[in-house]
Amino acid sequence: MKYSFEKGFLWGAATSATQIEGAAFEGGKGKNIWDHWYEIEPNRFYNQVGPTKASNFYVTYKEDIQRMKEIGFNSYRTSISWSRLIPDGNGAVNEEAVAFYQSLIDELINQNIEPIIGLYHFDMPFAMQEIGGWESREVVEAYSRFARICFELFGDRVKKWATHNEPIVPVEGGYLYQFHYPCVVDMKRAVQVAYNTMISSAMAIREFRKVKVENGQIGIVINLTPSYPRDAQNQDDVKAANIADLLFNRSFLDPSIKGTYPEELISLIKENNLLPVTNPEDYTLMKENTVDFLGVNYYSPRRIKAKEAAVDPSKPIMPESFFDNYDMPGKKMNIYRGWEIYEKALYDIAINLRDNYGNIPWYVSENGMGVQDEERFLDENGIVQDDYRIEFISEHLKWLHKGISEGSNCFGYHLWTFMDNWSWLNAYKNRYGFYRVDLNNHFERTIKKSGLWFKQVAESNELVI
Ligand code: BGP
Repeated sequence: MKYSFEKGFLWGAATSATQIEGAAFEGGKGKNIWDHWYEIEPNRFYNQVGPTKASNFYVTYKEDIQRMKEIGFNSYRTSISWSRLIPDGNGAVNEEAVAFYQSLIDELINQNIEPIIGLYHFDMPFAMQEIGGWESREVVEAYSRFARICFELFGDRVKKWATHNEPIVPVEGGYLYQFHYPCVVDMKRAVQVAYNTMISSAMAIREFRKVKVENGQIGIVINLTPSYPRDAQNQDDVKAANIADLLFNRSFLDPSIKGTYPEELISLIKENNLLPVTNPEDYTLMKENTVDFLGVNYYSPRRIKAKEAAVDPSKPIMPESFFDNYDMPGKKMNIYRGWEIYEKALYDIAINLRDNYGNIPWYVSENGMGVQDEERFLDENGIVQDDYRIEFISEHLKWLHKGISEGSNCFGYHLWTFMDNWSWLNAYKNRYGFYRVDLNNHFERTIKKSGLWFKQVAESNELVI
């Protein structure tokens, strides 16, 4: 079978500054929350590997862009590190960082690779965290200034921007499930952080339009976890799945695209005394500053059932106070990472965006398969034989193709990720790249079988299986 994609379809991969650059204390960069957390609690990080050991892109970006070209990329997403550009988050701009990002962007453009630039990918400057991080309006204002500076500096060449990457993740990690700094468990604070993040996104969009980036488009990257009820005929399961959808997906999708929160979500938050502090002008700000396009990161769905046991009122309220996760028998698994694989969800997302979100232009900004101990798949020539990744991408592309053929407005597919990279607390535990990175040999890059395969797809705009 042959699946063709339209001319100009974006093919590439996503990365983020903190995960690939390294040089965490070089080039005038300020400290961010990851540098700080690693300093005080290195044992939390897998094999005690911290952000100083990200994939050395700060040094090798030119060769890496060459590698992207070699495997057919016509686009590539990374982020600008806020603490590299503005070391204390809200003060002077670091000229070395400006020179680095200018050169990186120029190099991409010279190779005909369209840069898609994200502004926030989990890396709060530490000075900003000290005054409250996303809980603080002062930080929201500082982020908006950072955004404006980026548009002014790079908007002449970067035409696609994203305000945030996966805004739910710092909420979950930092305020609910303890895998990001500040690592607290407090749903009320979590709701405030989620809300302020959306306000900051709207403010960045307002700045973007003020700066008038010629032919520019601004979007947001949201990780969607479609929520499927255990039993679609059981009203309690359906209700529970709807709550999970409201909390994890629609809290970001709706304000970003429609400029308002779903009424059902507002009621749920109100009934549970979780309402955030707001400003009177927020409503208009959000309403007037919605995104031009959406990036969708998709890895796994959620399987949900109605709560089976009564909620213990002495325990702190959590999202799971409203539903139970359901371990569906027979689900397909990525056994190397422990995540469910459900390719059809990408089609469901495509149709949902077509029908419920004004058929907004969107692209798959991340999709990928993490593999622990991937060295076990090295062949005698030192090439990772990652047929499982080729199959993973193919199956997702098939469903995406179906969504597009039914009218969904999808303009690209990016893998997570270009080369194996440092992934927060998981460090290098799960490998995702088209290129292998050898930590024991000066970050040497070697193409994997999937990289060679992807080149064919990207260059021909066709998936053949
Ligand atoms: C995504 C994030 C990435 C990356 C990826 C892999 O959600 O956007 O930044 O971390 O997940 O995660 P892990 O290495 O934990 O499997």
